[in-house]
Amino acid sequence: MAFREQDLDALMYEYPAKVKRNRKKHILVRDTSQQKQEIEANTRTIPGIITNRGCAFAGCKGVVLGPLKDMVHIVHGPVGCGYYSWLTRRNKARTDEGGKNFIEYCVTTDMQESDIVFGGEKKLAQLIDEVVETLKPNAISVSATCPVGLIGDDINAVSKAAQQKHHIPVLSFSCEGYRGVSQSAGHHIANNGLMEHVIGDSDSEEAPGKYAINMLGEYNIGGDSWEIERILEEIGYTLVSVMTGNSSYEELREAHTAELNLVQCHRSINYIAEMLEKKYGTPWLKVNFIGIESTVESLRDMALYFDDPALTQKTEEVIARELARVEPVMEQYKKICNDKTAFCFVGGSRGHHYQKLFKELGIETILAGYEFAHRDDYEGREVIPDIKMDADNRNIPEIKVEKDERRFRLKIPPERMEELKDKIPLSNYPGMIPDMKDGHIVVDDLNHFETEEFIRILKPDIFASGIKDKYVVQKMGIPSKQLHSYDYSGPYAGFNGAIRFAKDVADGFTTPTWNFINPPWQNEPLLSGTVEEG
Ligand code: CFN
Ligand code: HCA
Repeated sequence: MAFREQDLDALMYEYPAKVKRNRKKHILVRDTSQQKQEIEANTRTIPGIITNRGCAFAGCKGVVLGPLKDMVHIVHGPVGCGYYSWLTRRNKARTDEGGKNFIEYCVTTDMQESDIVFGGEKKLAQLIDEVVETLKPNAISVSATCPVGLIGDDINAVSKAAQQKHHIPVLSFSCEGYRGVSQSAGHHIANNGLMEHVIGDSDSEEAPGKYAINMLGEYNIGGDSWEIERILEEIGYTLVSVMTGNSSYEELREAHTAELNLVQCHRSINYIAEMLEKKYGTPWLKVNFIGIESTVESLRDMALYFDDPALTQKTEEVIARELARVEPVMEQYKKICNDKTAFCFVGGSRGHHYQKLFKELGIETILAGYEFAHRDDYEGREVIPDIKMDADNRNIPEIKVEKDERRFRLKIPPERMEELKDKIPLSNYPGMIPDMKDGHIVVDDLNHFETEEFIRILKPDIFASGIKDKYVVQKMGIPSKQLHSYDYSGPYAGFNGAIRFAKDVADGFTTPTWNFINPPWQNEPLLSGTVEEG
């Protein structure tokens, strides 16, 4: 059915007027006749509404710091905060030869009532001593939780003292859950700390190899970055660091030596790419390794950036070989998936990235959104070129140009910089809204009430989201695909990932489970009671 702006009022029948007014600003029906459609985002969730969002602690400790495997990440707070951020995100990490890997540990001060009353600083200092003695990590992080912020424990002072005592970096992060409006605040806190204390904290000036790159905003969920690495290394790139997936404190220190930064998740890390560009002159390129077409486009953009015939040739060879291998396999799954519809609602960038992969299978995304993205993730981002060379001339003068409606950066000879700089409209990331079709819906911070209502009206064939709503949706008889944890499958990135995703989605459609589901409302009334006369 065609959904119209007016239908939103009917959908929100349960909301008080004030809530309705607020929520309507977070939902739009795509209308391509409008040049620009705006959406409200990155604002506080209305209290009482069941949101899928996480908190600043989740964004800092869970998302950005957690994957640094040679560090021990201490949760200063109640045991629950440690426990629920323990391995749930599936950011995989292998132990390097002779390297350290503490990814499977859950280390917390386990604050008790008495610690809340008398303060937990001593307990934290003692825990750091124990960690250094027993685990000997390369560095330690200390993340604050809500109660720690409320009672005012000074984690910075404790960490500083411990660093002096033990002579290893002890980094503290004031990422109390209540800071900001979502996990996005935590990304900033963690990234800023890594920028200040880790990246560039080495004497290396030279990159460790040719075509040296960092992957920013790739977290190796379900092994994604291993699949991307497989492709990039075969082409001839040298991966200096992945920030942060299967990564280490030691690798990240060298990140400043890369020639180019790739940005996979634009939400969690775009500002770090810009900070790195400013500080070290390293240009950055938006990539997307989710979906076959997007992977091919990203590889070609990278080759164009380096502009070296040998690299371009190798890129095309790898693309041709991989396509010949994966396309026939995808064909068999397309037969099952074709003409189906999806809702695609994930945290900050996957709500958009996965639409392309769905499309390759013939699945149309009719509703999409992000839990906590900012307006530019929806509407696109305009960036003014900074054409200055840095002092030691290390960066390549470059400017961003449009080609085939995609926008990216290209090396431009310095003598042509002046001539080109004013001509080019810039956007490093076009945003989700322009990619949606007429009548399709974009929802920011979708909640459980709206989920059920939209499903009732639009009846998608598959619902892509997270653990918090998965089972409610499946009980409605609709297959659900977790795009955070990949339902314990993966990788879903790159060429092999696309095949695995296609298989998992096709299996979801064809499983006989659906024949056995008998939702309660099918045979029983939803409300029951007695009516008294009189
Ligand atoms: S791995 Fe990333 S891709 S980092 Fe971010 S915005 Fe979360 S943990 Mo869940 S799956 Fe999700 Fe993105 Fe970037 Fe993951 S869409 S919500 S904070 N996210
Ligand atoms: C988080 C992490 C999360 C949660 C996933 C989910 C993840 O927000 O703290 O809700 O299913 O990817 O693990 O986004």
